Amino acid sequence: MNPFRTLPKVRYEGPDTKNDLAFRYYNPDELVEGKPMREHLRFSAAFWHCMRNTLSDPFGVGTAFMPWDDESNTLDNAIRRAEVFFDFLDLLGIEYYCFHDRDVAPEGTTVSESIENLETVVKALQRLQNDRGKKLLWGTACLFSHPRYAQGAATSPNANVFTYAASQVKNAIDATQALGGQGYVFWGGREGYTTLLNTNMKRELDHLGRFLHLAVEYKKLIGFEGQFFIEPKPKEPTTHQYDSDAAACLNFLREYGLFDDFELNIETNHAQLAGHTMWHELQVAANAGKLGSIDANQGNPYLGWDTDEFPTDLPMATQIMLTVLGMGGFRKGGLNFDAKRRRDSYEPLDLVYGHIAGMDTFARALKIAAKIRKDGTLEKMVRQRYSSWDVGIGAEIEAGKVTLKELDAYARRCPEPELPSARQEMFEVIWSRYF
Ligand code: XLS
Ligand code: NI
Ligand code: NI
Repeated sequence: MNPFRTLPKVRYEGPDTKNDLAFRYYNPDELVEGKPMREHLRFSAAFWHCMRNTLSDPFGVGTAFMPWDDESNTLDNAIRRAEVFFDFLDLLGIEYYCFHDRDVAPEGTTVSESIENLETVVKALQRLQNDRGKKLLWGTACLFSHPRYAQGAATSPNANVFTYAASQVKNAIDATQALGGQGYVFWGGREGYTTLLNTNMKRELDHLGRFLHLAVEYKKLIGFEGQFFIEPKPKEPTTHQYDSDAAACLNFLREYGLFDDFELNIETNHAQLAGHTMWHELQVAANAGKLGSIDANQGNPYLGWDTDEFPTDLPMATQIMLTVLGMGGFRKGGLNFDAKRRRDSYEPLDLVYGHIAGMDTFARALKIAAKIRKDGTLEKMVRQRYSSWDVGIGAEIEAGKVTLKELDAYARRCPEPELPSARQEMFEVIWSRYF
């Protein structure tokens, strides 16, 4: 009934092992830049993908084989699922996990019953966390599955729907606090619109701002110490999602006076849907001091939707770890595998392989990123490219010491600037040497 109990624990065996159920690169206690890998990477598994994703798609029913699940909406089933999930975390040595309220506890027939269900499951999760030494990376509320949220939650045209969403968020924050969660995520799945013909966009955005202010006030009231995150995504399920990319989120937070209370949780596949590289999105967030956490997955370049594949792209993972190391590491965030198996890989064992692939990719990426930093060649070349700003007129402009009139006078005297080559190809050759 529980396949994760019978398998031997997945351990580090080094790159030469013949065992497919072992780590070749992820060696949790190995020091990188003086810190154990586990503390750099802070791996987390997503309850929804591991335990609740049936792998259905628009053309067919679910295929996932979940022998522990009796498909009932009971608390017994919910608690059994949680137990199996913790065995799964143990098997892989994953320290953190993430959940939506509705992943872990069934929705009841009334608001109060749903809240009681969540409270009951939270007690079981508390026991499991203590017994197994696991931690909650972040919690969140599912404000997108139920038909009442079809036209948005915080941005619904219906004020009563807003109250249901507010109640869910209050109780999901309570659950996250009770479980010592490091953070709490707001992903606006249906906070957006399809056509302006029927939409008052300004009013909806004002409501979203109000909603987040209410959450911040509540966080302060109860003394919740976790970090609030916004997770950008441009589309799917809605056509135009308000939290579309890192820059749009930062602008929204600034416009609505929420900047100090949030960081961003950036997801690789969402960056791709926004037409950006993950590296771009991370850098935009880091520039603002707002890179909080990462949903580690990857998209499929041949499909146009959120395919949530396990991350195996080593150069991309290296870009991610370079940015994370560059900002001094995660504070409350981590690498959450918001990833699922393909519909045709439906056995529980496939979840294990998927996580091994992701963890080994990021462990390798971490070591390569550290090597790139230690070596310093690329960094030196970038610094050189901007060296005209370190002295003379460049330094004076950066220091705000010259006026436009003075620059006009300077340019008249200055001979035509000699612009050196950007050397992109040379950068790429050096980059490729690290792999
Ligand atoms: C969906 C999002 C979602 C959030 C949590 O695309 O990635 O899973 O991470 O609500
Ligand atoms: Ni996500
Ligand atoms: Ni996603």
